[in-house]
Amino acid sequence: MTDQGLNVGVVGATGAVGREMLKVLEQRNFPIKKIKALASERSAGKKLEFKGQEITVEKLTPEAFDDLDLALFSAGGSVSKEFAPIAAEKGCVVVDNSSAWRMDPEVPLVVPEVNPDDLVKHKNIIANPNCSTIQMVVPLKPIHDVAKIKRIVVATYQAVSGTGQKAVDELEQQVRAIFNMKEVECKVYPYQIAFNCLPHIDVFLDNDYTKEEMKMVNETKKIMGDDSIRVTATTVRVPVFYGHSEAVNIETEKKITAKEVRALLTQAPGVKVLDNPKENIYPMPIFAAGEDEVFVGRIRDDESIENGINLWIVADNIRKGAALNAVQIAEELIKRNLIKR
Ligand code: NAP
Ligand code: 3JN
Repeated sequence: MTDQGLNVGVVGATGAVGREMLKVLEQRNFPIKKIKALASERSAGKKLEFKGQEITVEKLTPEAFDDLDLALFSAGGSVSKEFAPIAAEKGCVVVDNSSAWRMDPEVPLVVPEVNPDDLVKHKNIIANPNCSTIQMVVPLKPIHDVAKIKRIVVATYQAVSGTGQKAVDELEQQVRAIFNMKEVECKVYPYQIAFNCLPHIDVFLDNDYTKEEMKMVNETKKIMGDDSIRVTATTVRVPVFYGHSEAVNIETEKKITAKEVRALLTQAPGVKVLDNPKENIYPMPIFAAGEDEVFVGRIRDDESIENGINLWIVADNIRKGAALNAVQIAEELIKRNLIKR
């Protein structure tokens, strides 16, 4: 803790994302004067650790924001809808991890490597995008700047940690049950997730896409600042604990080769290229878990069209997909003097 720092609240501090936020704040030595862990009444009084000290979880109330400069929210959409405006009104800057405010035209939706300038117009609420969108736009933005992306076709392979701790436990229990010839219980997902793939993330919408798929479509256009990019997505839950993977096909206006894309992404902020097929080198969730970078490999010319590229993109969904991106937004706010301290 430092006298020069901010008073920071983590809303949803006991959850999978909230705990990672505390870890990232600590690891990056974020300037903190005071830290407050907030959750529901259920967890009030629980102890968490921050920088070797015990902190006691407090119940989320409107008054909790009275002495806070910054609040990182990850307690779900309804909590964000209710409490983010209260915090903002009290002068506390909110970085919100839910989808509650993402498509609000008054709210910047930011990935620091892609559109940090959008922070300038913030009105005390900033939205953190969906994890699948974040890891896709980090490597696509440098390509868009050079060759203008016309269309994106993406299929995701999403880890169960994206659904929260209950889903991590469900996958583990199902694997144990199957190996012990016991009956598989499905509580979190509609079908068995162990040794299976579910083409179903979040709820189905009227157009037969899922909400997760439409988040990727709409958020990508807003973050890239280009409504003309056509995006179509199929999002799939796979039996992986940590790390989302994506098979991405893009069509560009200007010709760019796979070799040029590889060179461009080698220099891109937040990206690590792992691409050497001859040596079996490509990104995988087991390598990305616990890491900050977005890993890109399998970069190939799409030989079926004139200007097309295929990529395989992998990142830690809880880290770059949620907690790390939120903390990077807060760091950018400090750097640009966009938060009172
Ligand atoms: P989780 O493990 O279930 O944790 C939920 C957290 O919210 C817990 O700390 C819980 O506190 C708290 N909470 C629930 N209801 C509350 C209430 N009424 N008042 C105050 N706190 C409350 O879930 P998670 O995986 O961390 O995800 C949390 C949220 O983060 C998601 O709902 C989603 O909006 C967002 N998220 C975003 C991404 C992304 O793509 N950027 C990825 C994952 C999650 P208790 O301990 O008291 O229950
Ligand atoms: O399923 C995943 O892999 C990512 C899940 C994200 C998520 C989970 C519950 C609620 C979100 C999100 O960030 O879009 C939400 C939400 O709508 O806030």
